[in-house]
Amino acid sequence: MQDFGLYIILTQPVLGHEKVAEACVRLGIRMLQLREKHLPDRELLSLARRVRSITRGTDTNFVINDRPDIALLSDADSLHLGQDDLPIEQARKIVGDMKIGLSTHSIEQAKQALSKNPDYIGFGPIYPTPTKEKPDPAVGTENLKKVIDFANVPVVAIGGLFPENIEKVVAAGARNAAMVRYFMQAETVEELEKRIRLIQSFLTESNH
Ligand code: 3NM
Repeated sequence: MQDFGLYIILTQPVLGHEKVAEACVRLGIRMLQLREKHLPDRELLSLARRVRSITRGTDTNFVINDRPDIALLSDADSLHLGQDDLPIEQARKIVGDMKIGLSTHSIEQAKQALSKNPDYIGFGPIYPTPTKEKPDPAVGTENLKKVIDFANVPVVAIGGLFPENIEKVVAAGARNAAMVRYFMQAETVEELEKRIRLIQSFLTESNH
């Protein structure tokens, strides 16, 4: 898999999932993940299918967090697994050759995850974040640089990222970054698009 730049995670968006998904398609976001841990299964599946229908046939890959069953049933492009989710080998029995990304929170976890041949890995939290319920300790940009140097697949920097610190993350070598709060708290479509374009500009500069 090639580097994809900005990775947007849908978690309780102020604007609603559909409006954010539509903006992602318009602005050519390559990775859009649905991460709603507290929805009843039926609601999650129905939401996943709505986001799928917005992203189908576009450049925006639709990723389901944690749930191989929902990924399969919603015809997602990719599945993302955390450290407490099903192991990748077991999830593969459900989703077949769907692309799979793995979350990692230390150098050791990153090495371990890479030995399982995921399509990409997440690495974080780079900075402290209240968005995750039980966040791991912040890993910082020094460790991020180390992981990017040995990884043979895209590494997605995540956790506590904002315009104020994205340059440091890019300077550490990051070509892909995921953010929750910065996008989910946008209150108008115009503001959301402005925020997306701003972060895209940092990440595309780094790809030259
Ligand atoms: N995963 P925000 S940190 C979903 O460390 C998630 O793997 C993390 O949210 C990890 O951009 C995180 O609001 C939350 O800080 C990121």
